[in-house]
This record gives sequence, structure tokens and C-alpha cells, in this order.
Amino acid sequence: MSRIVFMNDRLMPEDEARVSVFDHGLLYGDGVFEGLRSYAGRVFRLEAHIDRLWESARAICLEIPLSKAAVADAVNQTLAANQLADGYVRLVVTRGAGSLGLDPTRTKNPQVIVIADTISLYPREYYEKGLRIVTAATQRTQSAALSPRIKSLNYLNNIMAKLEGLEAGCVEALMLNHKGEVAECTGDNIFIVRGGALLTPPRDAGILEGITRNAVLELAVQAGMIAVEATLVRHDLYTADECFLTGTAAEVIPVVTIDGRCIGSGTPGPITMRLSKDFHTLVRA
Ligand code: PXG
Repeated sequence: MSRIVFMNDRLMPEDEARVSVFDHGLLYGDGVFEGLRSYAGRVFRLEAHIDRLWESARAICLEIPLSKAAVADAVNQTLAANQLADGYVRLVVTRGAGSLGLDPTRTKNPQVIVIADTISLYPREYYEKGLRIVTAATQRTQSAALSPRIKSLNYLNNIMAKLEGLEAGCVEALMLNHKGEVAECTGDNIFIVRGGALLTPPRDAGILEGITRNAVLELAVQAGMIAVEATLVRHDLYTADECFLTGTAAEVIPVVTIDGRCIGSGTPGPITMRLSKDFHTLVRA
């Protein structure tokens, strides 16, 4: 089935949506993106995703040629045009076409692209039985090299770690920062439960501040749990009662082994299941 894509100022069939081979998004990964999700016809935390897109763009001196309201409208229009009530949206802004050479000031026409499709979640089995993950040797980029808070079109750092995970038979991999502290997974944030409290690495561990992460922190507080940002090392993970990951695509997914070690009982824990249930209620509220 041919999809309808929004590009710059209008909706068009996917075959017509084309970018130049001189676009620096393609040549250098120079651009930013967001992944969003709609539930029963409503985009979850649309404003937060748009704000994060603008922050990523600001950080790389990329001026988005549309207003925030116009981009939000484009997201809704694209979902509607593809008749997707429960869908996944990829919002991409490229630097635009320029000459061969890094200089971003010599490019023109940043491209604003909105793609909507159905979402392929991890297989159901992983939600019921939990994921196995491994620690990648590839470290998360240091902020001084490239801030992990920029959701840029250059995901090679995460892709290198993802390859290590896949090589080990795992669909996700844990990434540490340059200090050896737990940062996040390749496309998901990480949480542990210890003594009933919820712990997740702070923003300055070098992570993308996930929108699902923030929603789960709010849900935990609403449920009367202690939820804190704390520096974690692998020892904390190995000795945790429970572990789970959060992300727009994954939602809340239990982790039952890390580097071959069972976490807690080796089955999805009660707090993970409670937060997963609360998250499902929230997104449909
Ligand atoms: N960390 C990283 C590095 C991410 O890319 C998250 C955490 C979770 O953030 P949200 O806001 O979604 O809760 C992400 C986002 C994929 C895919 O195909 C994953 C993301 C983005 C795009 C694609 O798995 N994850």
C-alpha cells in the first residue's frame, strides 16, 4: 500500500517524496528527528516531541522553516491521510542541499518530512517473558564530543552498539558512558527497581531524555513510589530486583538478563508490570 508523506508544505504520495543526493542529511547525517506514536487517534505528548525536535535543531544551528504549530499540524494531517489511529510517526528535518563539503552555512532549504506507518513492536513474547540484553563495548558519545541529547540523523554510535547486541543474540544492548556508568540502551532508556524504589540514570550520564522515561517517572510518583535519578554502574543492574526499558516504540519492556546474569527472579517484576499497565492507561487517557 502506498503511503502519504508530508514534505515541506504539503502531503504527497510516498513516490513523490524525494530528497536531493546533495542533502547534508544524507551526506553527513546533518539533521534531526523524532519518533512519535499515536493511540486511538491522538499523538502521545506531541508538544514534548516538538519541543525536543526544536532543541535538537537549535543545538546544531538548524532553523526549522515551519512553526511548531505547523509541524504539529503536519503530524496530525499525515496520520489522518494514512488512516492511522494507532501509528508511528517519524519526523525528520534535514540540513538541506548544499555543495560537497561540510559547511552547513552553504546549504539551502532544510527538508521537513513526516512519515507515518504502523508500528512494529518487539514480539509479544518479550513483553511477557522479558528481554535479554548485553553491555556493548561501544561507549555512548561524551557530551563534549556529541551530546546524546541531540536526536540527530547520525545514529552510528547507537548502531555500532546495536550490532554488538545482535551479534550476541540480543535485540537491545546497554551502553555505558566514558566513565563506565550506565547511560541507556541503543534506542531506549533504562530503569531498575531496588528495595521498592525506582532508579534511572540522570540526564548528565549522557542520555537522550526520553519522553517515555519522563512519563514513567511521573507515573511512579503518582503510584506513591520513590523514583529518583541516580548514577548507576553495572553492579547496580546486576544486583537489582527488577529492570526495564522505556521508549516510544518499546513502551515499557521488562529486562530479565543482562550479560547472562538473571536480574531478580529472572522474570518480569511486579513494579515493572504495574508501570507498564499504568503507561497503557495513560496513553489512552
Ligand atoms: N534513548 C535513545 C538513544 C533513543 O533513540 C530513547 C532513548 C527513548 O526516548 P523516547 O522519547 O522515545 O521515550 C530513544 C528513542 C528504533 C528507534 O527504531 C528508537 C528511538 C528512536 C527512533 C527509532 O528503535 N528511540
